[in-house]
Amino acid sequence: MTDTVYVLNGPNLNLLGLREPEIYGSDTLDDIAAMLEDRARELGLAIDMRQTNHEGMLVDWLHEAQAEGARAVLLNPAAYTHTSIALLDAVRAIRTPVIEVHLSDPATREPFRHQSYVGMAAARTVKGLGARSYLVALDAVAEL
Ligand code: CA2
Repeated sequence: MTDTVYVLNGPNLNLLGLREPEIYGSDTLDDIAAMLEDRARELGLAIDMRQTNHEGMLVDWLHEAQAEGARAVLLNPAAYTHTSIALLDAVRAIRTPVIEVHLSDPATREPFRHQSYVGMAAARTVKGLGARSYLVALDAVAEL
């Protein structure tokens, strides 16, 4: 096993910080990556941060995390959280622990966000803390 934690981000999160700051905060994904890298250094971990707008790419990266011996995956599947059985299956298919991360708390938003397929297989879920959700999830990797 390596010390690398994959941080995988789904559709539209490349626009973070540019729109809807009242829901998602004003940090960009690059800001979050910088915060995670600082915290990872303190924890003796390394971060591999990625974003894609494509569901299958997230599936491929989950498989890669296992093949490369990643320590864990922090996964914000964005809207695929609520639709993707392919991601649920991928999280179940790998032994690498996956922590589901959300900036907002989907359970307090529209009803269509209340279901999380990824959450059915994730080791833990951290949500509703804005950018800090990612930091709390990274700290949780040490407890897995
Ligand atoms: O709260 C989260 O982290 C979400 O995963 C964000 C997703 C949403 O579909 C989930 O229900 C909860 C949406 C990400 C879209 O990101 C945007 C970034 C900038 C402007 C608009 C959306």
